[in-house]
Amino acid sequence: MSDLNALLKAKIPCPETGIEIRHGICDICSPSFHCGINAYVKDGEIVKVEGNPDHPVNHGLLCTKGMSNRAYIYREDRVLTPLKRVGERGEGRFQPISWEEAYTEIARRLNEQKEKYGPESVVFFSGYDKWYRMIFERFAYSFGSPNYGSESSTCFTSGLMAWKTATGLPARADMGKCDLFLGWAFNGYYSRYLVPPNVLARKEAGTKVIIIDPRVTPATYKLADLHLAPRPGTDGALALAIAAELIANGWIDKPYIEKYVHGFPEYADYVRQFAGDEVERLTGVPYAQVRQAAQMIHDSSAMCVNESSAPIGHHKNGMQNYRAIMSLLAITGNYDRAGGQMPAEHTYIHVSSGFLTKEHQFVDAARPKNAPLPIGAPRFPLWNHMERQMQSTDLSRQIMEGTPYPVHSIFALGMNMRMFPDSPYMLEALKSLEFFVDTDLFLTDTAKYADIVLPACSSLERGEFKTYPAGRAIFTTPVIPPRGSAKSDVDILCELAGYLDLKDDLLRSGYETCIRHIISDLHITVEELKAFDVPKRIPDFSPELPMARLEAGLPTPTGKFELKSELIAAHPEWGLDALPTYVPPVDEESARDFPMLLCAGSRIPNAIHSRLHDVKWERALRPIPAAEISVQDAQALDIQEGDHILISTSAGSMEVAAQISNQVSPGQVFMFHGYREADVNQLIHRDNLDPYCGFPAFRSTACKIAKKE
Ligand SMILES: Nc1nc2c(c(=O)[nH]1)N[C@H]1C(S)=C(S)[C@@H](COP(=O)(O)OP(=O)(O)OC[C@H]3O[C@@H](n4cnc5c(=O)[nH]c(N)nc54)[C@H](O)[C@@H]3O)O[C@H]1N2
Ligand SMILES: Nc1nc2c(c(=O)[nH]1)N[C@H]1C(S)=C(S)[C@@H](COP(=O)(O)OP(=O)(O)OC[C@H]3O[C@@H](n4cnc5c(=O)[nH]c(N)nc54)[C@H](O)[C@@H]3O)O[C@H]1N2
Ligand SMILES: [Mo]
Repeated sequence: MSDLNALLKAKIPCPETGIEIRHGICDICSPSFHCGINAYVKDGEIVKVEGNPDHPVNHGLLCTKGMSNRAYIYREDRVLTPLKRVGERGEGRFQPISWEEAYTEIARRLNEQKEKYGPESVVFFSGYDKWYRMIFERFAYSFGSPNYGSESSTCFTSGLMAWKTATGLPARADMGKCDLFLGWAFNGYYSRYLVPPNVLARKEAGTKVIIIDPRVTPATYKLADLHLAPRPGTDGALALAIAAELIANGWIDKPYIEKYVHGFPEYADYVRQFAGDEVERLTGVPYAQVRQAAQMIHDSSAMCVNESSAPIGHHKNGMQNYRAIMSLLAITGNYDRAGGQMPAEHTYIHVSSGFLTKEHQFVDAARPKNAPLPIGAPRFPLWNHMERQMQSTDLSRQIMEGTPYPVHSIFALGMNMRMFPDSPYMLEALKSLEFFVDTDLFLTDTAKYADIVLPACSSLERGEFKTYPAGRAIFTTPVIPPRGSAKSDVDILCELAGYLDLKDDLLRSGYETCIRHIISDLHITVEELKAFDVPKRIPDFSPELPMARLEAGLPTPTGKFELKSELIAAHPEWGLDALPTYVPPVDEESARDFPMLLCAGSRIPNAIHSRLHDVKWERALRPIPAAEISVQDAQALDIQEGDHILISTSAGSMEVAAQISNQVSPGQVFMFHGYREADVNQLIHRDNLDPYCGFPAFRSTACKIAKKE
C-alpha cells in the first residue's frame, strides 16, 4: 500500500505494469457525496477503481455503486459518436454523424421551431445529473425559452420549498452535536452509505435515535431506540400528533416561540384534533408510541431531523407533511441551534459549503423577459413563485394537450421517461414531438425515441468545478480521455450556443470562463482549484453561527419561523393552506376500490434509478425486479416467493414477481423503479400530484394485488 501511495503522489506509472493511479470522482449518486476515486489507468483505460483514502468525503470507502464505475463507463451500449435516427422512433436504428453535422442540424431545427411556434415551444430538460445544470439553465434562457426543468421536479425540491415556506432558507441537520436524531424516513444504509456510521458514532456517545419508517430496515434494527412505522404518506398526521402531545404537556420552548416563531396560536389550535388515540386510526402508529416519542423529545437538549429528498415528499400531501415534521423543530426551539437544524444556504448545485458563488446570478442574468409562464406554473403557483422553473410533472400533459401553448421539441441531457408518473403517457408525448435531442452516455430506451443522440462523457472523462460541505472545493481533472468522440455536456452546450447564434458571449466562451465568472467573488482561482488533488478548504469558508439568522430576522414575510405561512395566506387564489394541514394520502373512494398501498421507489443498495440496471454485476445481486409484500398478505392470497402477481392501480396494471418479506407491513407493497421489464411508474397516476409543489404520489398510491395463475 505504501508503494502504491508513493506512486500515486509522484503521479508516475508503475515501471513494471505501466499502471498509473489517478484521482477522480464518482458521480453515480447525489452531488452532496461524489466520493473520491483512485482510478488505475493503463494505456488510457481504467482497469480498476478504489476509494481514495485522502478524499475528505469517503476516506477511501466506496459503495456497491461506486465500485461499478468501470463496468458503468465501459457498458456495451455507450454512445461513442453523435447519432441520427434512420429507423422509426424507438426502433433503435441510427447512423453515426460528425459533431459538425449534429450541431448544424440541431441548430437549424431548433431555430426553425423557435421561428414557427415561439421559443417557449422548445423544452430543455435535465435528468438526474446535476453538475452542468447552471450552464444548461442559462442556455435555455439565452435561447429565449422559459421551459427549463429537471428531475428536481420530483426530487428534493418538495423539502426545499417546505423550508423556504417556513424560514426562507434551506436547512441541514447538525448531527454532530445532537443528542436526539429524529431519523424521519431514514435508511442511509441503502441510499447514503456514508451517513449511518455518523449516526452510530453519535449513538455510542449517548445520542438517542427515533426512526420513522413504514418498513423494517437496517436503520430500524441497527440504530433505532424507538421505531415508529406509520403507513406511507401519513407522516403529517404523525408529526401533528407528536406536536399535540408536546403542547399538551407544556414540553415546548415558550420564550423561543414568543421571540422567533410566527403563527403558534393558530397552529396549536389546529393540532389539537390530532391529540390522543386518533393517531392510530390516521397513521397506524399506537398512541403509546407517540407519547414515548414526545417524552424522548422532551428529554433531549438538541434534536435534529433527517432531511429527506424523496420519501416524505413523494405523496399528494408530501410538502405539507414535510412542513408538519419540521415544525417540531420550531416549537422545541431546535431551529438555528447547535445540534438542531441549521440554516444552510446553497453554495453551488444545492450543496451547502459555507460560502457563496454567483451561480444564481449567472442563471438569472439570461432569464427571458416577457416570456409566457413556464410549463406547470398555472397548476402549481407556489412552485412557480419559489422555483421559477418548469414543473416537469406537467410536461407530458402540455405536449399532448397543447395548452396553454404548444410544445413541439425537447432538447435533453440524460432524459429517462421512466422517472415520470404514468411513464407510458410520457412515451406517447415523446413520440408526438416534432424534434427531440437526447444526450446520454448510453443508448437508453428513451434515447431511442430521439431524432439525434449526443454522446456525453462520464465524470472520469471530464473536468468539473465542485464544492463540498465544510468550505471545500476542487476543479477535477479527467482521469481518461472521453470514450469515442463523447464530450462533456458543458462543452456540448457552449459549442452549440455558437451554432444557434445565441446572443450570449459568456456562454459561448466556454465552461471554464463561466466558472471563472461564477467564482469571481471568491479568493481562489480556477488554476489553484485545479492544482488540488482532493477538495480543499478555500479562504472564503465562513460557517453558520447558531442563532445568528434568527437574531437578524429570517427572509420570511414576518422575519420569523412561520408555522403559518404569510406568503400562502397572502395568495388565497392559490387555494393552499397557510398552516401545515393534513389530508390523508388516499381518499375513501380510492381506498374502497384499491385497498392496499403501493410505495414505489425506496432505494435498494445496488441500483440507482435507471442507470445501473444494465450493469451486469450490479444486476446479478438482485436479478429479477420484484415487489415486496408482507408474509400475511402472501398467505391470505396463497402467494409463494417468486410467484407472479398483478398489481393494479387507477393508472394501470403490471405483472411482477413477488418477494415475500417480514419487513413490510400488511396492506403495503414496495417496489424499486426504473426497470425496463417492470416499470412501476406505469402504475402511478399522472394527476395524483401535490398541489403545493407538483410532486407525484410515487410512495402512496392506492393499489390491489392478485395472484397470477
Ligand atoms: N416510482 C418512483 N419514481 C421516481 C422516484 C421514486 O422514488 N419512485 N424518484 C424520483 C427521483 S428522487 C429521482 S432523482 C428521479 C431519477 O431521475 P432519472 O433522471 O431517471 O435518473 P437516472 O436514471 O439516474 O439518470 C437519467 C439518465 O442520465 C444519464 N446520465 C448519467 N450521467 C450523465 C451525464 O453526465 N450526462 C448526461 N447527459 N447524461 C447522464 C443516465 O445514463 C440516465 O439515462 O426519479 C424519480 N422517479
Ligand atoms: N442505492 C441508491 N441510493 C440512492 C438512490 C438510488 O436510486 N439508489 N437515489 C438517490 C436519490 S436521487 C435520492 S432522492 C435519495 C433518496 O434517499 P432516501 O430518502 O434516504 O431513500 P429512500 O430509500 O427513498 O427512503 C428512505 C426510507 O424511507 C421509507 N419511506 C418510504 N415512504 C415513506 C413514507 O411515506 N414515510 C416515511 N416516514 N418513510 C417512508 C422507506 O421505507 C425507506 O426505508 O437516494 C439517493 N441515493
Ligand atoms: Mo432523487
